[in-house]
Amino acid sequence: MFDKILIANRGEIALRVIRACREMGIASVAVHSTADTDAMHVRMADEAVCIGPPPGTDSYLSIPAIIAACEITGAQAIHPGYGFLSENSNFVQIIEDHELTFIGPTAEHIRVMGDKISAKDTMKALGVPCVPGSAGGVPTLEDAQRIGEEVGYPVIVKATAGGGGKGMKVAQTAADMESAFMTARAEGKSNFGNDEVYIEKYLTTPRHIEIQVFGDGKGRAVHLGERDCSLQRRHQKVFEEAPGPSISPEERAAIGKTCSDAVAKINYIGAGTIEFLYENGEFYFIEMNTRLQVEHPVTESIFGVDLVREQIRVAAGLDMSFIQEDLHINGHSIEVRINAEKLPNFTPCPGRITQYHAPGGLGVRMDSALYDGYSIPPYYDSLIGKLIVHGRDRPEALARLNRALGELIVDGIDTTVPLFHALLQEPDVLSGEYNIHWLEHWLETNLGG
Ligand code: MV4
Repeated sequence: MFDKILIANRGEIALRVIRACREMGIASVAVHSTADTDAMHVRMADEAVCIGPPPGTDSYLSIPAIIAACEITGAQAIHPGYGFLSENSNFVQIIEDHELTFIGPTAEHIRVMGDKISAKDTMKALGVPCVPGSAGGVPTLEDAQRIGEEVGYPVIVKATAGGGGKGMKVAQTAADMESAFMTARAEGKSNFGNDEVYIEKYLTTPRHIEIQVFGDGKGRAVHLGERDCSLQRRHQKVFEEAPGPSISPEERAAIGKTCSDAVAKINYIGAGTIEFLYENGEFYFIEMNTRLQVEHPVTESIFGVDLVREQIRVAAGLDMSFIQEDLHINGHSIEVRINAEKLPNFTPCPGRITQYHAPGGLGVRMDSALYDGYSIPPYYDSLIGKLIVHGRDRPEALARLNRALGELIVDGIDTTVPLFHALLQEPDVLSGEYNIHWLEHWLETNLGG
């Protein structure tokens, strides 16, 4: 096992990893920008190294600075958290070249899944159900028009390197294809330096269901059920839950096995998420994330496992501490993302926290790096906390969420807390009847944002 791990991240996820390290008797090293000298992850880690100025590219994304921090402190492994360098295959290769260990998948798996065409080809060959569409890339407008007719409109043109909704255009009819194809290509080129696109049938009212998988890199893998992350705004998730309110035990077992068999077959190591659109009782693969995700705590809550501990174990060459038969769902969990944003437009709202009080009690987990008097710097994303509740069933989890939101105090800035108070009054949220478009429609109707 490692003696010392460096966490190449900040905020609540850095604390999450430090906590796992401490429970395992592993020393932790924080890295930080000059804007984060007073940040909680710097205080909570055993050691801290300043790696540069505030812009991400000069610190949290600076591979030489992070490798140097490992060499200075003697850290043997790097946990990337999410975002920043967590899905950068070049970073993983450099870590290995320095005889350090990346706590996550191989450079090759990250590379394959980072390109959506190769991810889909790989998953399709492994027996994972995919959205009908083009076989690989679509080089010309004429090809796009032919595939549009074959697949049937509406279709969606996606940049293979896309992400966060960039490089994605819907063609409702053949008349829209030229503009959708050209725009998706141009956005792929300008945002990701890659103009390759592919085409899928456009699913009009799906849910976003993602399956948590975990592999040991030696051909064994498990699944930990699904999360429903359909409540999103501009491709930012705001409310996530597990199990999914629309998924039956039989569906879970079947899609779960398909996913765990697939990642076992490729000797996948560590945590991964296989994303699906779910419509009319069918799962359609869209993407795979090769990192621990923001919303991993809802899965931890219902399965009673520590996913970061497991990541560290398999990275050190140990077995996972469970097999599929050990994993059973207990109750229901919901996470809401508390952002430093002002409604109705979700305008980022950095500033000084004059008072912070975290909710507590049975079934409440608050993952946050806030403290009284902390100043949220303006340079990073606006997630300042995740409130995760667990109940014996969904109604109990919803009641607990309402109760915990009432206890939470974050004074001095605006947050997304009022949004959650309002959502908990909505019959569709209370009944779990929502899809990927529900929140945008609700915001338009209720906030006019
Ligand atoms: C789709 C789709 C409908 N049909 N693909 C959005 C981001 C990227 N991860 C995939 N996305 C979508 N792909 C097909 N074939 C609709 C979306 C989509 C979406 C997906 C998940 C959660 C929220 C979403 C909001 C808008 C569009």
